Amino acid sequence: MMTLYQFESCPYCRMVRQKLSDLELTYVSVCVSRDRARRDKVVEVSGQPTVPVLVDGEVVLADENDIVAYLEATYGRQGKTAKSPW
Ligand SMILES: N[C@@H](CCC(=O)N[C@@H](CS)C(=O)NCC(=O)O)C(=O)O
Repeated sequence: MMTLYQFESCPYCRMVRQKLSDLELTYVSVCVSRDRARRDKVVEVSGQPTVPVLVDGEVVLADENDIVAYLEATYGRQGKTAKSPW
């Protein structure tokens, strides 16, 4: 099961939630603090404090554009492609 670290009012997180929804994917949402100093778990899993962070098995992504591209390449209509870096 994928895990998304995020908070509701974050526009970058919304972008990722929208893609997950469009692709009809099931995921666990971990709601984090808006205060970056209180994001110990985010730092633990990704090595940095910004969100969104997506964890999908061994894959850990900490940028919304990378996450959306990953979701599209992995779970989109094309599925995994030879061009996918993941
Ligand atoms: N991934 C984006 C940044 C994403 C971002 O800025 N997220 C905000 C939440 S909306 C965040 O975590 N900012 C750090 C903070 O809250 O201090 C980038 O590298 O430009």
